[in-house]
Amino acid sequence: MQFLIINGPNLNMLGIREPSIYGSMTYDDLVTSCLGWCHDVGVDGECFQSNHEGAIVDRIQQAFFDKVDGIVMNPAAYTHTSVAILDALKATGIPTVEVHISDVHTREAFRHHSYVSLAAVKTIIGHGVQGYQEGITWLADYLRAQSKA
Ligand code: CA2
Repeated sequence: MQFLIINGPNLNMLGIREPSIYGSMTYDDLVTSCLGWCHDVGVDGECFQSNHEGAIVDRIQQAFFDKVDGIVMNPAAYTHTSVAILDALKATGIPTVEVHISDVHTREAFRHHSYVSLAAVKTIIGHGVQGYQEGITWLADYLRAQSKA
């Protein structure tokens, strides 16, 4: 199985700023960890980060043509604004787990709504970077159960 891990705008700043909200792990460390967590559950992983909405839409579409089995995605600020990313997920139909490092529900009201949740098979909120590991593991189990059904 092939998984794509997508991170949205400003997540390349992980570990550099705001460690009290997002922790001290750098983006490069997160990539290494995610690839390791994919390996642990027997899937091939690839990571992609962009600060640009259209680039993320393009990458989701490319994942469809590349026959990617699952997406684990932290859309960052686009979570709360992007109908285009929601539509891309719906158009491709790739099972997607949404991950947020912080607990968005205890933060500003504008972070409480997620467009991406409308297409996600699961949402993991507020578990720090461990949320990516949970998402990868959950998605591998989910897709294996689906393929047996
Ligand atoms: O909690 C999350 O994972 C978020 O998706 C992070 C987004 C935020 O807009 C969402 O509401 C919740 C922001 C990502 C910004 O990442 C930074 C990392 C380090 C320093 C500054 C920003």
